[in-house]
Amino acid sequence: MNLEHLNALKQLLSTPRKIAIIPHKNPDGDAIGSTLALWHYAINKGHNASIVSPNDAPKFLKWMPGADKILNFEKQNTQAKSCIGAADVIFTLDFNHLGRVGQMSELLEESSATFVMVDHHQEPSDYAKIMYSDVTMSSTCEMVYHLIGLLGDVNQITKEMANCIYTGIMTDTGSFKFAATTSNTHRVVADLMDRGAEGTEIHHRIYDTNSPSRLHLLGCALKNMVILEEYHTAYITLSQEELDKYNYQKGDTEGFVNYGLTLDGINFAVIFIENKEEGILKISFRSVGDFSVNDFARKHFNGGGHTNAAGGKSEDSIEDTIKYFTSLLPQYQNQLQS
Ligand SMILES: [Mn+2]
Repeated sequence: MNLEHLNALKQLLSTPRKIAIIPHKNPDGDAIGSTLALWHYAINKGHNASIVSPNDAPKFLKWMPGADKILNFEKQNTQAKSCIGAADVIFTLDFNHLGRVGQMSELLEESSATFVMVDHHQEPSDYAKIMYSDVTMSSTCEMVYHLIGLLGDVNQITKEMANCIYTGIMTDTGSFKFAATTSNTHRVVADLMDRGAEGTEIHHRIYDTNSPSRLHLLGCALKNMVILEEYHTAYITLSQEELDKYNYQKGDTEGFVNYGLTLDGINFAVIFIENKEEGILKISFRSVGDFSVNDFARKHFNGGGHTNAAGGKSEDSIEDTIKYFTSLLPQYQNQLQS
């Protein structure tokens, strides 16, 4: 974070503020972890702070300290609206385009609050007056840790905050294995453990929460996996019918896409998930090495993200989307080999 922005933030927070903290739609561990950590920090510093999420958080994140206080824009609409309307400071965490909050974006665009962006995705838009944007960071949670440090308050990181931050770093790094995991990330995590973060317990609470139907859905996904050896690519499809058959619950397909990358020689993994209600396929892209799924998703599937993890969508049928997808691969054959 550059000094000018840091000083502006220090100045901004030097008196008690009405703060709204916003994660992206369909919040993940990093979005919820970072907003909760910042929320605890803001409350402890005497600010009037609330978290407003565009929609509900998945069940496996609800144990996090403070999660029960998060306002759900879809379910607590009036409260959420007045909270955003009254805010003089709005933090947006783990996203960098207002479109990522869905229906809530209009409210944010109308707001005259000072916006603060904390985010590690590529190509930030310019809605925020104060920006902490760093694509080399493992997670927004790691950035919140550094932000609190930059504000001179690292010693005010409580056990609750440490647990929240640890969770987001752990989930966004695939348990400390993705390329963005640096020695600094580990130093942050070590410090969080010194401050009370319960690594083993968090791991258990996040990852050991399968329902039988989710494991059966995973079985279906793995059975559907298609391996294109010459393109070092593996993709999975899940139709709405299959999701229904296995009693799909929100969040159930989280992480499925990564299984493709566990295959020897596979550098590019994709999952296409049908959503009949929205009339689209949601697509997740993962890669290892230099092949940028961010570029791929931006160029062909109306999405984006990071070099090795991105999302996108298609309004065509599964069959047509797969046809289109596989027709794109030959032009990337060289890049996919490394
Ligand atoms: Mn993140």
